[in-house]
Amino acid sequence: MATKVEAVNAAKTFDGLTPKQLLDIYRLMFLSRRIDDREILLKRQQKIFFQISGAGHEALLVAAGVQLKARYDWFYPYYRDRGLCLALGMTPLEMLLGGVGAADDPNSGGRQMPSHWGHNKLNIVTQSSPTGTQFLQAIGCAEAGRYFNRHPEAAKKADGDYRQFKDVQFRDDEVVYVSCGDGTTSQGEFWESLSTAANRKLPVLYLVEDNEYAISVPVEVNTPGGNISRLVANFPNFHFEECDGTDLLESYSALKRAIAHVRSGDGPALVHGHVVRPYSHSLSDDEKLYRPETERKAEAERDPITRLRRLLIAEGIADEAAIKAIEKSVDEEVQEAADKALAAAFPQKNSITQHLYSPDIDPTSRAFERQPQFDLRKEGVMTNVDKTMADLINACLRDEMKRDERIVLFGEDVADCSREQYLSEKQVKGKGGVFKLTAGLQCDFGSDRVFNSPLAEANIVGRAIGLGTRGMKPVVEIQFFDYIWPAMHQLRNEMPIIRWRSNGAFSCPAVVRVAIGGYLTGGAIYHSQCGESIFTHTPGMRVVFPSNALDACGLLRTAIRCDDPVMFLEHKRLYRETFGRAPYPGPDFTIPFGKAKIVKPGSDITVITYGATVPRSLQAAQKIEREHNIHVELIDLRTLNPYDWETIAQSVAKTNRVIVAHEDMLSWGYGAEIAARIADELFDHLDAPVKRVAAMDTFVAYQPQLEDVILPQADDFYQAMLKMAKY
Ligand SMILES: Cc1ncc(C[n+]2csc(CCOP(=O)(O)OP(=O)(O)O)c2C)c(N)n1
Ligand SMILES: [Mg+2]
Repeated sequence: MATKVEAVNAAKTFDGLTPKQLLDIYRLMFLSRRIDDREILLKRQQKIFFQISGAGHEALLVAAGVQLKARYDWFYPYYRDRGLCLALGMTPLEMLLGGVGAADDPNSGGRQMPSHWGHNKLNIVTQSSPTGTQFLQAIGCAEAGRYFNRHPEAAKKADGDYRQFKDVQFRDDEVVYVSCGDGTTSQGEFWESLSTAANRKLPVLYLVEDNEYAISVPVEVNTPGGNISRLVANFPNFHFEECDGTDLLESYSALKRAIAHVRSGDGPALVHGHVVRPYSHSLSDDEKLYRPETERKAEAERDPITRLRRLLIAEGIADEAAIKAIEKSVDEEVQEAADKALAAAFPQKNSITQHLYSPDIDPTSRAFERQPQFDLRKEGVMTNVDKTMADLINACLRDEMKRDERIVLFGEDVADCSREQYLSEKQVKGKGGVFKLTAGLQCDFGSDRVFNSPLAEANIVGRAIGLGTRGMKPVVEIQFFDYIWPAMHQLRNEMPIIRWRSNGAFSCPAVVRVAIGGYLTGGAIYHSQCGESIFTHTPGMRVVFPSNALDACGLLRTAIRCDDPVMFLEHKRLYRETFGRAPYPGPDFTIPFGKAKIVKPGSDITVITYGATVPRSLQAAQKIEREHNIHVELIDLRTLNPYDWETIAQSVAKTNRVIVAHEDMLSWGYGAEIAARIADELFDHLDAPVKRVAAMDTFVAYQPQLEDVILPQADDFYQAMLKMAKY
């Protein structure tokens, strides 16, 4: 808006900003505040259901938003970032649609609370509620951009797998923005991400919005010494800025320098802005309970909107009337947006399960039914035909990496050798995983595609999510299931739910390979755990648990080609077992998810199991047949989510007796669900109660004699079968 006064000062600039730009910025800041105010009103009228404001953060956020490039850079904001999102082009209506939970809310289609930003067209990646999960995803996002820059051919679409549904765009100087509050810097993932950003000199811009409180907890409790800038100062390759985030010009300049550093490719930057929080933490919080009047008054003096308004007038850029005119037009815009939002349609109730899984690729479909092509000539007719599960997983990874340049592999010890010169000088052979599942892959495909992660499981999964969101296909490894827990936030609250919570706007297909299970003789508590039901209890996550080499190969290929996150559980004891070896089935062998395998047909008892209890149940079934002429039908589920209910139901209808067996602990284990559903839906077919056989409800002990008792053995299955037959 041109004013007389502005015309007078048009030539003057303020840290590079023209009077016109300053007025535009003022408008955005005021708009941000006014949307908060309107939401507060709507909440009080019970027309929206939650409110958290960006008040006090506007100068810093708009200063970032007007300097970053919309639809070009990538954004991992948090709930205070309304000003940033407005500056990037999100409209007040789009924000208020989130408040009412409307079907057309671009953030989540009414699935998430308001101010959980996400906008596909603006590269604002769906944000969640857990504080701190955004950092490592931002790292993965930055790595993806860099990878596509170095390997542009990898961005090409390809038919027949998830790639046909992923539009990939990347720029050589793109910036990945990630922000948080002062309290959130206490999360471990913040520090994990700084390490990787520094180590890999990634183009990540951190913005720490320090309002000195995390709900009621003051900054000195979260941050030793009360200042995060002091703590992070020694991370290499970073550019650091600390500024008064309520001062628009200071914020603008600090961000300008930081963005220039990141865009130049010299490494990450962290801007620490001191802001204020005039509206309590959220509408559910009353800060008067923990902040005295004096403190609140002093803070009010620093309100960024008042400060910029003062500057505009003092510099003669606008007079009171001009400011009023801007504010009036903002109020009208917000009013109009609110009216529209309140009239918007809600999501249909029958849409609830949409986007839990990919609508484009169904891994249970017949397209994944491919026969193995055993090439006996190549493998030699008699000698060494059969490969172990470890061999065929390695072979599948190699084939798929050859086929699809978007695949990258990382995890702890996954690389052959991080110090590449040892390999190139042929000083060492290379490791390739503690179980050697990835052996030779770094040598074959290079260190851009196969590399070691830090010893930090959240780092592995969080980065995989960021990479998957950008169209890469990370196939990452968790070394032992027992150590998956640091990644739990990412595995429970992020990876499986990104598609659903963004209403299909984002997805992160990725494969998490996990070495699982016991029967190791000395594996003890921390190298023997199962716990698959924790992940089958997480909607959105596919869970696969093969029992033999061929299945592992075919199911892993399906996992890689499909469009959903997959947890691929590999039993350590089965890696090199004689049981279930198979010849190499060729580079296109796939097995659909949700199709069980009848390992042994039978008519008397159904045994439903998977993983390492398949060979043990088979042994018991063969024995009982020999000794008692009892015919067990042994079903290997192969995939646990989805699972093959049809095969279960058909078998139970035939045998009328059923045992559900698994290696994990009995109580609340995977078998509980299967047993309950059989009791519920197949009761009329049953001649005996459903029986479960599983581990004792304790962790696995080191002493082998105890391990034998704790974990279910072939004889336990045999005894259960005998009892069941006699019932
Ligand atoms: C992992 C996790 N723990 C707790 C919460 C509840 N919670 C939401 S916001 C918040 C405080 C965040 O403070 P800060 O990072 O300083 O951001 P601010 O709200 O002050 O901008 C807490 C504890 C959460 N959302 N996620
Ligand atoms: Mg805070």
